[in-house]
Amino acid sequence: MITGKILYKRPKTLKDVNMSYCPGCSHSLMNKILCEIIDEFDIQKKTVVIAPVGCAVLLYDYIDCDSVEAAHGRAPAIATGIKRVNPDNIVISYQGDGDLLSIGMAETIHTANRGENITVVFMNNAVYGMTGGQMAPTTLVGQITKTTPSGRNPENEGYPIRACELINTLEAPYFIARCKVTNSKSIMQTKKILKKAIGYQINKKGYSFIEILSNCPTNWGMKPKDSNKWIQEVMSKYYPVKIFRDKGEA
Ligand SMILES: Cc1ncc(C[n+]2csc(CCOP(=O)(O)OP(=O)(O)O)c2C)c(N)n1
Ligand code: SF4
Repeated sequence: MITGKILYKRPKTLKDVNMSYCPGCSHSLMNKILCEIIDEFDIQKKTVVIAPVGCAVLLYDYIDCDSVEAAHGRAPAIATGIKRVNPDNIVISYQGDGDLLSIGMAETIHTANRGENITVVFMNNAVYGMTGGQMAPTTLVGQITKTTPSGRNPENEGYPIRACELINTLEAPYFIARCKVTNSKSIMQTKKILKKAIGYQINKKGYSFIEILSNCPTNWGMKPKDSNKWIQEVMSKYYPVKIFRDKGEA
């Protein structure tokens, strides 16, 4: 297992630019964590990040490595092509819940089912952030969004989809975990898990799916601190934070 050394400084892979994320948004934190891991493994030159359509659409402007912008939901398909053409690239697909579980559901499931040797980072913030807070596949029952003003009603909109649990029904995936980044302890834990996933890819072990319970203070109409509390007290009840599968430890 490659562990990589831990660096306690601004990651060199994180570009020194202003980000377009709202203050307190989990995206900026996860972009930084991803860059730290890339630096710690010293894989900047061979990493390819696939940016989604959503608030992380400009990911390629923030992370200083090769990157591709995917059409909405197609990131795992693009990641598959890049990885198969050049298996020595470290390929990371970074996606929100609208991108990954709505328009991109087919790509998500089939890529996982094929067990492609890529890492998927799934930012679940329970809404479509970029377009103004519409309902996402992961919006909780009763949660008010722009398109569910009276709260999500399962009779009309169905139930929120649990991505890790769904992917855990497939044979091929190597590592499946759900994390959160609501306090320093969980941030460190999330980094450890994502680093393990990328380490598995380096060691050619196969497909990893890492979900991060994320906030969207802007569209949730909450202060960042309150949004993290909501993740702790409400969101993580429906989406339990845990490792679902780790073939490396089995
Ligand atoms: C084919 C297509 N359909 C719809 C859109 C509009 N659109 C842009 S971002 C987005 C949803 C993004 O939500 P999510 O994936 O949850 O990411 P977030 O912004 O919350 O990080 C949608 C529907 C688009 N750009 N392309
Ligand atoms: S709209 Fe939400 S998800 Fe998008 S950057 Fe702002 S807080 Fe983050």
